Amino acid sequence: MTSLDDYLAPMPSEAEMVQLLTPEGERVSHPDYTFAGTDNQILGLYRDMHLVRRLDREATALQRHGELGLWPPLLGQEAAQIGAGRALRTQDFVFPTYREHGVAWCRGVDPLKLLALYRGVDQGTWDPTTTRLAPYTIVIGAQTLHAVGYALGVLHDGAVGTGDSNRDTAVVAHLGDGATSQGDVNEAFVFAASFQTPVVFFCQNNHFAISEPTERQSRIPLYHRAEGFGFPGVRVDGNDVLAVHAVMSAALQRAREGGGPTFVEAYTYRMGAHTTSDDATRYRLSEDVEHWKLKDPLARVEAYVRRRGLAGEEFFESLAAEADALGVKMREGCKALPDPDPAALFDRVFVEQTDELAAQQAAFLQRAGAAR
Ligand SMILES: Cc1ncc(C[n+]2csc(CCOP(=O)(O)OP(=O)(O)O)c2C)c(N)n1
Repeated sequence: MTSLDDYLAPMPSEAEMVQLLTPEGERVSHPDYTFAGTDNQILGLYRDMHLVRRLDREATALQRHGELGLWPPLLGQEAAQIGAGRALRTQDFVFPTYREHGVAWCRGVDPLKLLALYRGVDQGTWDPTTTRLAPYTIVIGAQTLHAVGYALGVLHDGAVGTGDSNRDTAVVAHLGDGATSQGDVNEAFVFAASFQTPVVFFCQNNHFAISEPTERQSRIPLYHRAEGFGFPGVRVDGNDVLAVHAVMSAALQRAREGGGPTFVEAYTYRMGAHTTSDDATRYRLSEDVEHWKLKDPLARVEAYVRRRGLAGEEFFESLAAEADALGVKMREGCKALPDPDPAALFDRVFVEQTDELAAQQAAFLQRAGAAR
């Protein structure tokens, strides 16, 4: 049992996190979690992180060239997203925020779909039924309620605790540290606990809600909050892809088996700005950024791979070529994205068009024609 004194103690050190790969690239063990994957899977996780970092860099550059209206960079959060995304099974369902580009990658969403959303020519219309990824949510925390509602449906469908590994389903709600201060999120926690829904709340604590530091919002470490709602919370090194994968695999399995919700706090750092409209130098110290550079999620896996001789130079060269090809696809594909038909807006409100909307659409077309 945690005492009041424990709660009011200063934020615990990073040593209390689950970590399986140190920033220097050394494997370490943990009493409760192990990365069960093979060397090939580690190379696969590295490849994902490398390509997603490139995807993010290209999108940021495209925004700077005026090709996108906005972009929320994920720089620094690659391990958290790839570790969580690759722990999923096909049937699991994910509710993202607006920064889950790495998770979208793992779910097979074409990166051009992400660009189309932030270019303003598409509303994020990847197919949620095949990708098992809901649309991006900009309203902070709203997706946690959607996730708990969906997870209740999974429970009612009897797709939990059957022992059939192709049927038992977990749901993930992604959220940021700032989102934990939202009323919606706290309601989602209450419902998740009351109904023991198969949901994992995956919080990427990247230290800021735009400019608001986490410590100003929470007197206790975020993962301690879960206990107050009646489910376990665990803090994992969010820059350690092996640890995130291990912790998420365990939490997802617990959900699929009917064990109820878990709150996972991936302790990481947003290396870029909140979005391309933000100037992070106005509210954070460059020393902090330098400190976190030493914990780079890709560099530690690369150090491990090279030291252990898991891959030769040709692996890194072919990955660099793959990243270049992705860059070309994104730059050329983005500029070729078609503008939407403005009248189509009226077709997307209901499955079946209402008379009133049809009349509005006709009037809109008439006015647009007259204006030409
Ligand atoms: C309900 C609501 N309030 C405010 C905003 C404006 N807003 C956009 S991002 C953001 C900060 C979110 O921080 P956090 O949850 O930590 O997520 P991060 O972007 O850092 O991953 C805010 C307040 C919003 N989009 N929705």
